Amino acid sequence: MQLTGIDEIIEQTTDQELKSIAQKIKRNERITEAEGLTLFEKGELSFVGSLANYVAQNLHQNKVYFNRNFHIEPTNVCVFTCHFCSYSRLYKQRDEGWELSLEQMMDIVRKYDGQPVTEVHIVGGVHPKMNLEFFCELLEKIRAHRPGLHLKGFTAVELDYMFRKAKLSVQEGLQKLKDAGLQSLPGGGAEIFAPEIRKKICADKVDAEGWLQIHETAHQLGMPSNATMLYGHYENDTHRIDHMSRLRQLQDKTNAFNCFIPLKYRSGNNDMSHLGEVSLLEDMRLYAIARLFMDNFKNLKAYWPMLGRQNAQLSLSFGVNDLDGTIDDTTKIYSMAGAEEQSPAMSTDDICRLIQSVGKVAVERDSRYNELKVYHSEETTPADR
Ligand code: V47
Ligand code: SF4
Repeated sequence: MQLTGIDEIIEQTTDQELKSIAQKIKRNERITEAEGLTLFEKGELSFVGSLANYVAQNLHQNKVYFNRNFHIEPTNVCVFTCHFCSYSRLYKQRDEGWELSLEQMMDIVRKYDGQPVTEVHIVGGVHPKMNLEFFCELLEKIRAHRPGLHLKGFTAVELDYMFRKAKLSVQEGLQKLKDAGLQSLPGGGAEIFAPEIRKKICADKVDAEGWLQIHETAHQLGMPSNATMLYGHYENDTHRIDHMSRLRQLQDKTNAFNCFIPLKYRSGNNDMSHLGEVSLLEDMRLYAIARLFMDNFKNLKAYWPMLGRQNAQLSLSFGVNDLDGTIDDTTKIYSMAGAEEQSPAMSTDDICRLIQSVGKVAVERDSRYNELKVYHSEETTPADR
């Protein structure tokens, strides 16, 4: 009998716990939190990587998604003091930061007139003077100018502050934004849910329960969202599994998370710089374990401006099936934290080549993960050499 990849893995694994996990993966059964921890403790890169690849292949064959998007970062002025953040400036130091007016943000939107972008991602610091009304007006203006553009915006941290200031419940606040045009939420602000770690890295912003409640309410109102996890700082494997488990539970309830995005802590220019950064090997193990543990998240995204394009490309062999978007040099969060990508922008050709050169099929998606176009290699302009 010819062995398939997973049968070989099962046969060659001598550790009984790991063997039993591989058998569960083959049977398409959920792994427990304890088994997730075992993977972190004992699963070598080649083991978790092969299993993650098997799962991703079953779900997506060889397809890797990307979208055509740009970001608006309204401000980097922020009332919060997350120690990992290299990007924000306190209100009293706002002359060192930026605060865009509605018109300046509309200028960014107008820059894309006639270009085939499908999504704008709006996220920034929590400015004490930019309130719910201001952002509703922004959404309405963008929708009026370009009705087909998907409006994804505001982390649960921004939303929590906006709604508390407006004295509205989460449901009321989200409904107002939805009425103004908001269609989905990005995944930021989740960091690590465990309170003892949150206290160390971002004590003053919305807690785990608040973050999860905002996403659950958005899902109930018909707005899908993403989920992130900031890893590679003070957290240990138990905190990572706890974080992913809470997201997995909410996904069981609502099935409205579009994707899971592990975000590697980047150590440039912030209060936690002394921690340094975890290795590339650790990044790839984490992606693979996320793919195995988060069985109800169809899409696992590597955010290339944070990881760097080559590492993002490597992650495609460790369970990742989504590279976010072309972005077009419109985000500063990671360049300010020391990421290699100082002006993150990829053309559609660049992103397709990156995917195709590892033997995968590039597929442009919309913000709800409907497939818009499959790019065959012959359609992509060869890179200049
Ligand atoms: O919540 C901030 C992270 C997040 C650093 O949903 C850092 O499609 C690493 O969530 N090192 C905001 N990470 C960005 C975000 C996001 C990005 C791209 C796509 C999507 C999506 C969401 O950025 C924050 C925080 O976790 N972050 N500083 C840093 N030094
Ligand atoms: Fe503010 Fe977000 Fe930076 Fe925290 S991560 S300080 S909430 S901009």
